[in-house]
Amino acid sequence: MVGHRIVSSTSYNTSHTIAAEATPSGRGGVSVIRISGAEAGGIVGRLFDRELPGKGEHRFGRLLRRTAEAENLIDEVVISCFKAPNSYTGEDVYEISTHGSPVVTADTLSALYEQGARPAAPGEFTLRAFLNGRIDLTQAEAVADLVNASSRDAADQALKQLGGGIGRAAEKIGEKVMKLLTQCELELDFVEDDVELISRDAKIGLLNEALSETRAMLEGYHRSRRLREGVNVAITGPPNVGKSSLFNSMVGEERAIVHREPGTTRDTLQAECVIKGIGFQLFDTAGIRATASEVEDEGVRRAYEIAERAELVIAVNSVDVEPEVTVAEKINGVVIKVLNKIDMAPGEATDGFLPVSAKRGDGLDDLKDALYGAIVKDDRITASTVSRERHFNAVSKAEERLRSARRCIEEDFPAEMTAEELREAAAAMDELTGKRSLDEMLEGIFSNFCIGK
Ligand SMILES: Nc1nc2c(ncn2[C@@H]2O[C@H](COP(=O)(O)OP(=O)(O)OP(=O)(O)O)[C@@H](O)[C@H]2O)c(=O)[nH]1
Ligand SMILES: [Mg+2]
Repeated sequence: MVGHRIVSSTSYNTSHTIAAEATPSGRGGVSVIRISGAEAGGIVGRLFDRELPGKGEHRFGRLLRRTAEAENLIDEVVISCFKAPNSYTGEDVYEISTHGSPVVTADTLSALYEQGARPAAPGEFTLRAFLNGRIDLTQAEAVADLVNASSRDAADQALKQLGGGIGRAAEKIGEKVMKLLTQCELELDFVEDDVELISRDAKIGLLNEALSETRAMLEGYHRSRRLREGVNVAITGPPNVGKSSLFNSMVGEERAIVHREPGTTRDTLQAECVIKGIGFQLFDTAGIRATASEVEDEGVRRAYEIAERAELVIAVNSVDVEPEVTVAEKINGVVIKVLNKIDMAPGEATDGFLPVSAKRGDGLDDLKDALYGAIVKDDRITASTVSRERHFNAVSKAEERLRSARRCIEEDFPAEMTAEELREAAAAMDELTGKRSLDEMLEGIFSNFCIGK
């Protein structure tokens, strides 16, 4: 992939050699410490008691901390070598595999720092991969998504994006836009001769193709984003309607205390329920009522707070409880109304409510379908499907400009106007892949990484 025209970010100095633990900190079989930069070989070489491995090789040996007085063994290690430009970052990279001991990794890192490396900032290895043109911005984001994925579907989605599908789709659109732009320039230069190298219909045809490609990128966005982000769902309602019972049956575990006494739940409980690959974070809350108990009152206050912040609210009622307050009416956002304990009154009219029995499991699949349906409007995910709001905005902007360009051509507006729309469309696609990134945008993305990535 080609290098990016990009201003390097101020707080990430790429002339330094950086080091960090790439594996999670703590005890384990092995820990891997990654070091990247022009000085990597020199720094590691001064600590290793053998010759460094060559490109693509690894070598076993002793890592030593040398001072004027003594030579102390840090650990017996394996060092792997990845030479620029064919490494993760595009720079010289060495990976030191030590025993998975926090003491050893701390000593290894401080020895590396003594020799001239500096601690890597979060995401800095991936940032360098991006700056050196190894990956585009959407692939860098996919690295973070893969690391953070909490379901197989979410990991698959990140892997698709890591494969560069979004970048390739953007490039295809970009080529069409450039072809049209060149045409506009020619027309501007030869305006008197009235040249037309590409017919009007052919131009519209190209724009239609580009537009169906942007459409394809946007389709599936809702599901894709949800796979990454998950959805918060509050379970609310009056006391004793079976909120905790419902929470337990959705989660498939006896997490919350269930009791016939009203006012059982006070603290908020949270657990995940995966529906078609998407992680729904369910919150069980205190039953809402006016109460003399200060503790229960605090629970009620929190229940409202959770319901207000959640994207979805399951408002539970039951056939045997006459509610004091109708919770659903007090909440903005998407509310799914459920009537529980339907086993106690089979055939009860349930207008507007989804009938369920938390106890017997009736209606739970319908409730899951309703949750999924309320959030996901499109199922189709392909390698070019965008997964973040940032992507969605950029591609939508490009789409809008392409439509305007098509209108300009259809209505025979001057070529300058078409060209302007096309340039804006190209800029939006460049923003997507990071060809023209801004410092803040970079930092926004990379500072959310964990160190060592
Ligand atoms: N028959 C029947 N009983 C149920 C059902 N769901 C819950 N119950 C009973 O209703 C009572 C209250 O259940 P909980 O799940 O504790 O209700 P809650 O809404 O969490 O109550 P609070 O935490 O006090 O607000 C318990 O005795 C449950 O066994 C159901 O589907 N059918
Ligand atoms: Mg409860």
